[in-house]
Amino acid sequence: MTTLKPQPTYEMTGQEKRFIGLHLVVAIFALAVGSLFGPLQAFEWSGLDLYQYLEPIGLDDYYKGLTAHGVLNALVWTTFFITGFLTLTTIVGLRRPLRYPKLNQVGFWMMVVGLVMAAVPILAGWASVLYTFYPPLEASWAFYLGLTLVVVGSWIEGYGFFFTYIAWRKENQDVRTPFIAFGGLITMAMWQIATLGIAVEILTMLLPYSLGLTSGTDPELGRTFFWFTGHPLVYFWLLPAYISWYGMLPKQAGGKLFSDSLARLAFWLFLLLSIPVGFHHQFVDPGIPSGWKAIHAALTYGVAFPSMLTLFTVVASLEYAASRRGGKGLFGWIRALPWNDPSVSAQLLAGILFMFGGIGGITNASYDVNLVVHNTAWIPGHFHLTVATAVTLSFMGISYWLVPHLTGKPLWKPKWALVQTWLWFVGMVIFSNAMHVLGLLGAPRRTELGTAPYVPDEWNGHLLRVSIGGAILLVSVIMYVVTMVRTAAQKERVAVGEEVQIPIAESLRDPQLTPLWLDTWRPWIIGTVLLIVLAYGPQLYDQITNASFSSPGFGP
Ligand code: HAS
Ligand code: CU
Repeated sequence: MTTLKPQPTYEMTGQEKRFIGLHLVVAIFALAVGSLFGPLQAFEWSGLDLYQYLEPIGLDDYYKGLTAHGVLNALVWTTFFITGFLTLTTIVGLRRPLRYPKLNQVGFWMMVVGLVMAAVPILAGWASVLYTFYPPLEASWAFYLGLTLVVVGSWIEGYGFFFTYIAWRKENQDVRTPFIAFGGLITMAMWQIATLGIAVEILTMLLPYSLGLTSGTDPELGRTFFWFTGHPLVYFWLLPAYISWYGMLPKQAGGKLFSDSLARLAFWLFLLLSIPVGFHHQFVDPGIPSGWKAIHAALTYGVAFPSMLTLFTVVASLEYAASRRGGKGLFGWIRALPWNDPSVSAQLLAGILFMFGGIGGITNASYDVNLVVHNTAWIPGHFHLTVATAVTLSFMGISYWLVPHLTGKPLWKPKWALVQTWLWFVGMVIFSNAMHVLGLLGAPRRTELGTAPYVPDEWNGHLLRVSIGGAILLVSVIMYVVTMVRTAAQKERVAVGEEVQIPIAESLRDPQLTPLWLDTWRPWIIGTVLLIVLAYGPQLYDQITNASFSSPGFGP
């Protein structure tokens, strides 16, 4: 067994920093625009209809706004941030440049072209189909093609990471893959398999039908293909945040990763279990036999397990860090964490809210409880704790060191950034709690409740809390965007030798002692494919052979 000597860190070139920075520019721009539409809906729910004032610029439609919000925030902000961040974890983790930098540039620009192509029809009102674009809702072909380019571009960036890894592996036969690179590679591998669902859906169903080549579509089959991708999509968002929680946050907190083995095991389990669970979004779809729903429900409990491992390992790493800082007591150690670092506070607050998001997720996964919460406000309540907090607030926290690192400039007003993270936390507690309660009271999601005649008095207080939470979140996101822009735009540079470093946590035990099976791809890939074939194969065969492309398309 070779034990690794401390390795020199990898200094990124200016070109590499600019390339990663470009990803962040697009990501943050998408977040900024998309986030303006969120509060419009939150305000509408308590009767404050701002859409009417947007009529002159053609943004007066609820579903157009909801589509822009979902696509820009949930799909674009995340995908661009993730591909940029994983470029960093790959090259810095493996301590070598990208094997084919041009390939990654092609992938990136393809994503940009796809984004523009999808954004135009959304803003023009030709694609008000929400971020799930369920058929038979119909959008312009340009929307579907644009999304396809974004996905294919992200694949190409992923290939770039795999080629880099292969080159590294050739020169480092017996070395455990450095954790941050390892996590990024698994995330990308999972993504390549997961996105086959929407690739098939768009290419064989939605594009032909939006081009008028088929007269109708098959909603059930479309939804099945969509959720084949749609569920693992949530882990494509989450895993980069986990890379930071496991592999970076402990260093920022002054400690080490508690268990390298457990961290790797969690990532493999995500590869194995992220995909064969999509029917938990289709519990009420009549075309799927209940036995298959039960199988996917059981596997969903399985995929919650690696998050529980994560809870344990990350909290143990933080407790270790806090004890080194003098923290004591069952909970007293929590106060010893560096809460005044906005990057740390963002991620801690994200983790705290994710505990509740996770509990809600496990609730959703129960076949019969799901009947109560499905299609209600509970669901957006759930995903604002997960993608909009665990993920988004963590990404904000990451960018509080990443943007200074890339630009060589100090973070503009760190105190203000700290306030921003707390405002997100407080706004989200108010917003998502109200959404969960409204859901239990029966309030539907994806609906203009401000003008609905059937809203009982009982809902009013909660609808108001949705608006108040939304307003606080709007202030917070504006503060975030301003901080990022001012950080990058300022003239001031940090002194030589004082540059913000990339936080990479060591693990408590030498990673070379981690068992080899936790750094071996083949069995995990085979297991993943087998499980997908077992959990999806018979149903896909049945639905494809019985497909009927007979539902005509329509807009909301
Ligand atoms: Fe979900 C619906 C089940 C996690 C996102 N989910 C959605 C939708 C979205 C979404 C967007 O089974 C709506 C889709 C739509 O538009 O229709 N979800 C789950 C389950 C989990 C889960 C079982 N979801 C996520 C994550 C998401 C996400 C993560 C985004 C990133 N979800 C469902 C189901 C539905 C659903 C059904 C369909 C509902 C319906 O009817 O439509 C699990 O993965 C959750 C496991 C999580 C945990 C928590 C572990 C806690 C940790 C915190 C560590 C703490 C730290 C801080 C670091 C067990 C790891 C420490 C700090 C200190 C100070 C100490
Ligand atoms: Cu899901």
